Amino acid sequence: MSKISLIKEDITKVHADAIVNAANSALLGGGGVDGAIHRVAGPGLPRECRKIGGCPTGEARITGGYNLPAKFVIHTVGPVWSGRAAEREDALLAGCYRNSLALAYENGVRTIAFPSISTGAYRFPVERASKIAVREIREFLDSHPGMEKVIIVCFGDEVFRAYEEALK
Ligand code: AR6
Repeated sequence: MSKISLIKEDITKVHADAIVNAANSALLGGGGVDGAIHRVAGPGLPRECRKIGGCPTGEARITGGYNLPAKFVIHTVGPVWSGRAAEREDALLAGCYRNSLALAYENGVRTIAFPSISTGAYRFPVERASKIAVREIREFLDSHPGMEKVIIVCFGDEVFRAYEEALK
């Protein structure tokens, strides 16, 4: 059975050891999935994020999950798509998946849920992003047999279809 599953859901409802947040480099909350995670987690989350003091694009930071069903939140900062430096933007997005998975694994996470990083407010083309996400997740799973489950959480049919295609 595949360790990757694809679901249509609100990520704040997902029961996994960790959920990933598509944050911005200030780590102080925002709209989209970031706003939803902060709303459900409650005030402890921004307090912990403030202490971290930000995160560069492509990297990841870990906090508690507070009122979320997940024990941890992995905050990663996706690239803003411009298309003028596509290869660099691809590499930064790949880094988000790789670094989030590695940080989670080091902290004992064995089940983790990702949103479609950078494909909302940051405008990364979802078809392109889904291929990068699936490639990085598969590579990590191949090299870390201890990781049990990676859930890709899609908000909306277009995003779901893109990931379905990328998983074929
Ligand atoms: N559960 C799962 N996926 C969601 C949810 C949710 N509750 N809400 C939105 N999505 P975006 P980005 C999907 O814009 O492009 C924030 O303001 C959404 O439909 O959340 O990385 C941050 O603070 C889309 O498919 O993240 C940053 O400033 C995907 O999540 C900026 O937006 C990502 O959309 C980050 O932009």
